[in-house]
Amino acid sequence: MEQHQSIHVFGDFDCDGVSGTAILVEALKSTGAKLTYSIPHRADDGHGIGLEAVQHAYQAGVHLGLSVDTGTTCLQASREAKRLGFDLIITDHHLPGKVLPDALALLNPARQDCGFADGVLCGTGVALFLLMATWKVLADREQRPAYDLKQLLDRVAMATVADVMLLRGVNRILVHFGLKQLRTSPSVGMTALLDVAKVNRSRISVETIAFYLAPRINAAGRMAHGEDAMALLCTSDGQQGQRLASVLDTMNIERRKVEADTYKHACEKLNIQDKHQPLAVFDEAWHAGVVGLVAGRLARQYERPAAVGFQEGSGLIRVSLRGASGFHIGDLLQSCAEYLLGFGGHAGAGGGTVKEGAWLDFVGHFQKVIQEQQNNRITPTRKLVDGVLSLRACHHGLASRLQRFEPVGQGNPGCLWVLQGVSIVDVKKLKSTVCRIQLSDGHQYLQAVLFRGGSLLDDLQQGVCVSLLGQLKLDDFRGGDAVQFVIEDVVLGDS
Ligand SMILES: [Mn+2]
Repeated sequence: MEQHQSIHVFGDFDCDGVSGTAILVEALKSTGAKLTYSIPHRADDGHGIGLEAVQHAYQAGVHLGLSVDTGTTCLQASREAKRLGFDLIITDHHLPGKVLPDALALLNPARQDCGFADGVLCGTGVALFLLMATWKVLADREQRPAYDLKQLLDRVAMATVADVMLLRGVNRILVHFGLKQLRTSPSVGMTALLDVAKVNRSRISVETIAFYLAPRINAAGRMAHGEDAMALLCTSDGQQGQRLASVLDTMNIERRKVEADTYKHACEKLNIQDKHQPLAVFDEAWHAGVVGLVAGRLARQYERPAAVGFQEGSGLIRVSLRGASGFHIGDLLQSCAEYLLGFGGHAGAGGGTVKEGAWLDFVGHFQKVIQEQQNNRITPTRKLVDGVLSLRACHHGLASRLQRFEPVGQGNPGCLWVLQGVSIVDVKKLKSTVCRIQLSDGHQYLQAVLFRGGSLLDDLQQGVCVSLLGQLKLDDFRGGDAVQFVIEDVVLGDS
């Protein structure tokens, strides 16, 4: 920055990757730095710092590159950068392989020799810490930029939740303040995104990000190009923000439809009734942007790993894998290496390209490894509920004490309570998937709410006696001392 060198940011197309690119570009630009960036295309380029992207940047006269959410395993690109005399600063959070890239710097809390106190950051979180360190160096030289990095926290929180990072330690702090910013003073792009998703500002939570914001950002990389999402996340123009947000919204509607159709088609192609059937399937017509989502749905539904692929024009099959508790996708791919041209992954997810003509061998081996993992699997003991509450105990004092555990989510689950044998006094449907329910035990009354109800809606009829599983929350929407029970599951009767 002191030498006024141009900087090229190498991003990624998922929510963490585009958010990280956006915060680097927005903050560094504010200091007058000359910046360009590139986001790879999911199907054409895939993840990682592309060799061509390095060459393009170099030919354009840029000699310094900064990656975000990617780069740790990009050995080829780092070699090329070195050869050209292009300085590469890698910021990432993915697990390193046996060999580290030869770069000017590799900033990654997953490095074994990394001294960072808390290894839970997502890629955007790592980028934020690089910016904070840069701001500190500049402050020490009495050149602290006027730009306040706190403005970036709405996007840092979104990326952290979208990447399903543990909400512990530093992440919990980042998400707490990021949610606060989303409620009170979101950036121009996030404001447009909240508006298009019709989010109630007073109710912004981890779920808002997971179900409303991140899917719309991810839709760009899935259905078209991540650049549309990137442009939204660092715009300062309200009208452009609205236009881009509605483009993403349309893409997300399309994504939902394509995903649902593909899931249905995948279930038809698999002999799903057969309990031992491998959950591995591909089709020429399937879309690169949804195969991972479909694999995730299959894995959740049948509680074992699933592989869903599409056939490229060249005849090669690209598969996305998703895991289930007790299985390890990274290890699974490693054991299937002889049938794959390239692959990568971690415990929960991964992907690779199957060698020509090797699909059946791959599936056979895939199934064998799953069997082995299943036999050796240590099923994690999961506490189902934290306790049983009477309606009298569901008061403001308890709900506000529970609120101190927020933000809750991955690695920091909210307290789950049981309300035993309560009657449903009243049911009001608010939207197609939301309903508000009045509960009573004959003495006390309590408001409950059911989001994304699905089949549970059928069980919740007026006059019925039920036992409910859910969380006790303050109802900021109604204000004052109001509390509500957020229903997660229903058992008919009082047992
Ligand atoms: Mn990431």
